[in-house]
This record gives sequence, structure tokens and C-alpha cells, in this order.
Amino acid sequence: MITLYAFGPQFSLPDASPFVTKVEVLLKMAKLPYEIDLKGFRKAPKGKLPYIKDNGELIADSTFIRRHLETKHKIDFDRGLSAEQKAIAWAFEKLTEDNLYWAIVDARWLIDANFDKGPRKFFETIPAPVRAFVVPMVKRQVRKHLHAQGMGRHSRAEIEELGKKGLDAIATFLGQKSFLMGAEPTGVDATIFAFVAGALCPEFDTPVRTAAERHDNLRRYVGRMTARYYPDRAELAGCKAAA
Ligand SMILES: N[C@@H](CCC(=O)N[C@@H](CS)C(=O)NCC(=O)O)C(=O)O
Repeated sequence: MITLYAFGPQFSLPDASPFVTKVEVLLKMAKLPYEIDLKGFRKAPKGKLPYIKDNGELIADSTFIRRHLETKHKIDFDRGLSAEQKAIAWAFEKLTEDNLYWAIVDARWLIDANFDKGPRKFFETIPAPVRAFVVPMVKRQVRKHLHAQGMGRHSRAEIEELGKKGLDAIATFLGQKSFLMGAEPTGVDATIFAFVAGALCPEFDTPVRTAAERHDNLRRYVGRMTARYYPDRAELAGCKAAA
């Protein structure tokens, strides 16, 4: 049995982290049995979630978890794709994880109204006096990460422009296809679904969400993926109805 270390469902999403959702969808695609453990963050090998434990072996980072599932469990997430299609899928995955993700982080953590509705809830279990110290400290860390990554050096308008560009590119490439690479889901859909659902998350008022909502095909796509991988989560990103 594989253990997936996760944050847990939040904001009507399967997990607060799109990277965790990506791995959960990969596990569902692979039809491998897994359990979720919400207590692993402090022991995370790379200081981040997700990571998995598979037969005693720890594997951190969603990309390396995917590689592990491919090599150890012989799962071919890209069955039927040409080398060119795989290259396109990789480029879209990294656009989403390394660029769009940071626009989502900026909107959730640094727009106060969103922070109050969202990430602030992560700290609710901490005793109030400690919380008063921890919350600003973690917010400062997130700001630093955004700056170090580069996204945090842009104005809010520029960040939103980049987020919109990423979503427009995904929507344009998806077009009228059912899944990103064609009629059936492939590995890249685990990523695109997780991040587009995160962008569409109805709990946050952000231009990234507005940009995603303008694309009817993205909403339908999230609905389709939800129906397939989270059939019991009708509320997911408010999108199922649009499937
Ligand atoms: N490259 C990693 C990124 C994972 C990641 O950024 N996880 C975030 C949550 S979305 C995290 O654990 N952040 C905690 C921290 O930075 O302290 C992957 O693909 O798994």
C-alpha cells in the first residue's frame, strides 16, 4: 500500500496543494491502492508536500513520484502519445507548475481578503498566542519564496497578466478535446486538472479565477476530470455541473 502525505481537502478542492492533487490523480489513473496521511509535513524529505512512502521507500516531489510509479509499477501515463506530444505535455506541465502556480500562490497568500478566507485556516489549530507570531512569519516566508522564484518581483497587474496568459494557452490548446492530449486522459491531465481546479476555486476572488472562468472549455474539462476521478465530490470547484 502506498501512503500519500497530503495537507487534506480544503476550499472545496481535493487538497489545499495542487501538487498533492496531481499525485492523487496519478495514483487513481494508475489504479494503485493508496492511503492518505495528513501528518507527514514535518518529516517531508524536501520540506514540501507531496511525498509518498512505497514499501518503506520515501519519494518526494510530484515529478519524481510520477517517475517512480512509471518505473517501479510499470505505469505508462502517456500511453499512445508520440514523442512530440510528450514534449508538448511536459512543456504544459512545467508552465503550470513553475509559472501559473506562483500566480495562484500570490493571489491566495498576498491578497489579504483571500488569505483570510483561505490559508489563514491552516493555522486555526495553533494556540492563539503562538498563532499571532506564526501567521506573519509564514506569510513573510511565502513572500520571500515568491521573490526568490521571480514572480514576486512583478507588480500584481503583471502577475495577473502572466496567470491569464498561462490559462489562455491551456484553454487554446485544449480546444474542444476532452482531455489535454486527446480523447483519453494522460499523465499531464493530472497536473492541468489540479491547477486549473485551483485557479477556478470559487472561494477566492482573483483575476486568475476570472481568467479561468472565461474559458467554458476549462470549466467543462474540470467537470469531466472531476466526474472521472472524484465522482463523489460534486462541489469540486463548482464545475461538475458544467461537465
Ligand atoms: N516541486 C514540488 C512542489 C511541491 C510544493 O510546492 N508544495 C507546497 C504546497 S503547494 C509545499 O509543500 N509548501 C510548503 C513550504 O514551502 O513550506 C512538487 O512537484 O511536488
